[in-house]
Amino acid sequence: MADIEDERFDFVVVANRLPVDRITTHDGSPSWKTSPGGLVTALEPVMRANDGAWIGWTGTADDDQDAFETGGLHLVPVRLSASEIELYYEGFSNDTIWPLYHDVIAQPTYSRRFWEAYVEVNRKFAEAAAAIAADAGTVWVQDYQLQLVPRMLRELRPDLVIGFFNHIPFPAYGLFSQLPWRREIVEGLLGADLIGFQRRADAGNFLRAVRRLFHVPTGHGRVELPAAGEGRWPNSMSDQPRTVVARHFPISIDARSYVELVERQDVRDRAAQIRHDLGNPSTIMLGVDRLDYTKGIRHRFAAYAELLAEGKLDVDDTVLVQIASPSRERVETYKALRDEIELTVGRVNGEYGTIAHSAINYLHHGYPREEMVALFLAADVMLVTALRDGMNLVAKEYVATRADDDGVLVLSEFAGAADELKQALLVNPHDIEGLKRAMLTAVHMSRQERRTRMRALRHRVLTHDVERWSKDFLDALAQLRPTESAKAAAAAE
Ligand code: GDG
Repeated sequence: MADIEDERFDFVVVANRLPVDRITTHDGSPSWKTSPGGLVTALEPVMRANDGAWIGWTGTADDDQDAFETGGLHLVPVRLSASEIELYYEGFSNDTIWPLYHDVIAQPTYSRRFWEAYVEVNRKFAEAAAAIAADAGTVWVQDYQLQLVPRMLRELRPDLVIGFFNHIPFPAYGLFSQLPWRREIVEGLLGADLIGFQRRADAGNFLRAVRRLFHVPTGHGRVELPAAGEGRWPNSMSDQPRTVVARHFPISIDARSYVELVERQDVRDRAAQIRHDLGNPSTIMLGVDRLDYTKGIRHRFAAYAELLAEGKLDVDDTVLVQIASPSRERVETYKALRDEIELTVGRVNGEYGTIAHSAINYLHHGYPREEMVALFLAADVMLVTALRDGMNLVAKEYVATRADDDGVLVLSEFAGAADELKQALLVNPHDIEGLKRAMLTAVHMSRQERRTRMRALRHRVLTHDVERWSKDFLDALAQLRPTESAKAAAAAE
C-alpha cells in the first residue's frame, strides 16, 4: 500500500463517508469494496478523473486506519469514536438536520449534546482537509453532515478555494428558523466560495435565510460579505470583502454505465427471469428506496392497496416489487418506520394476496447494481413517490436503463428530479386519489405515449449526467478563484 501520509492534493473531496466499505475476502484478509449510495455513485467517476484525495469516515467506530489507496482512489480516514457516531451522525445529522431539511416529515430532535458533537466532528474534518490540501488547492465539501467545515477550513487555510454541495433540500425559512443553531449553520456554509443546491428553490431558501438572519445583500445568487471587522456578522472571514455564490446544480448519474449494463445479455436475461419468477404478470410496478420516511413508501402502498380493494388492479396480473434497502437502523424513527412498513406489507398481502400471487413483493436487502438494472428493465411502472427528496437518483437510473424507450415513470413533484423529468407522470404523493389515477394511467398508457415520454426523459438524463454536474460545479468554482492580478491589486490597496 502506498504511503500517502505526506502527500498534498490539489483537489480534495470531504464527505462524511469514504466511498468504500471494509470487507473480508475469501482467504480471510481484509479489503475494501466501493459502497452503494447516492453520493458515492455520483462522485466516484469525478474522483478518478481528477486524481484527487477523499477524506471521510471508514464506517467503523474507533478505526485507526491510516491513509490508503484502493481502486486508484487516495483515501484519508477521519477517526470517529462510538459516541461521536451516536451524537454527530445518528444524532445531529440524521435525527436533527435530516428531518428538518425534509420539511419536518418526522419531528427533529434539538439536542445540545448532538450539536456540540457536530461542532467537534466538523472541526476534525476541517483539520484533516487543511492538512492535506495543496497551496491554493480546491476543496469540495459534501452534504449536510459537514455544514460547518467551509468556515472552519477558511479560517485554517484562507488560500484554498472551497466549494460545498448540499445533496438534500434546504428548507423554507419558516422551518429552518426552528433550528437553535441556525446562525452558526449559515455562517458555516458561508465559508465556501460556492454553495451548490439541487433545486433553484433550495438556493432561494438558503439566500432568504441569509437575508433574514444577517441582512446582507443577496442579489442574483451572490452574497456580498463585508471585510472582517466591518459591518454586521457574518463578516467575510478575511480582511477583504468576499462574495459567496449560491446556485442550483442538479446532480445526476453516470448514465453511460447504466446503458452499458443494459447492453449485457446476462442482465437482460435476468430481467426476463425476474418477470418469469413473478408469474409473468401484465404489469410489474417497482419501488427502490433506502428505507426512509422521506421516500413516501407508505403513500405508495396505500394507493396500491386501494386500487386492489376497488378492483381496478388485480393481483393475478399486477405485482408491486418494493426494494427497501436497510438504512440508519440504529435511529429510533427508522426502527419504527420499518415496523410500520412491514406491518402494512403483511396486511396488504394478507388481504389481497392469493396462494399463487403476493400483492407486494417486499425485499429488505441491498442488491448488486446488475440486479437493480435488471429490475428496472423488468418494471413496467417505476414508482418514485418521495414526500421530499433532494434529487432522487433512482428516477434517473430507471430512465437511463430504459434503452428500449419503454416503461413509465411516476414521479413525485417533491423530488428534485421533477424539475428536469417533466415528461414523467408527476404526482403529489399526499393526494392518494391523484396517485391512484397516475398509477392507472401508467398501467394503461399506450406504447406510443410511453415511447414519446421515455425518449424525452432519456434525452435529458443522457445529456445531463454526473460528469456534467461535477464539471458545471467545478467550472463555476474555478471562475470564483481570485486571479493573480486581483490578488496583487488587493494586496496593494
Ligand atoms: C441523497 C439524497 C440525492 C439503493 N438501494 C440499493 C442501491 N441504491 C442506490 C440507488 C441510488 C442510491 O442508492 C440512492 O440515491 P437516491 O438519490 O435515490 O437517494 P438518497 O440515498 O437519499 O441520496 C437524494 C442523492 O443524495 C444524491 O445527491 O439524489 O435526494 O437524499 O443510486 O440506486 N444500489 C444498489 N443496491 C441497493 O440495494 N446497488
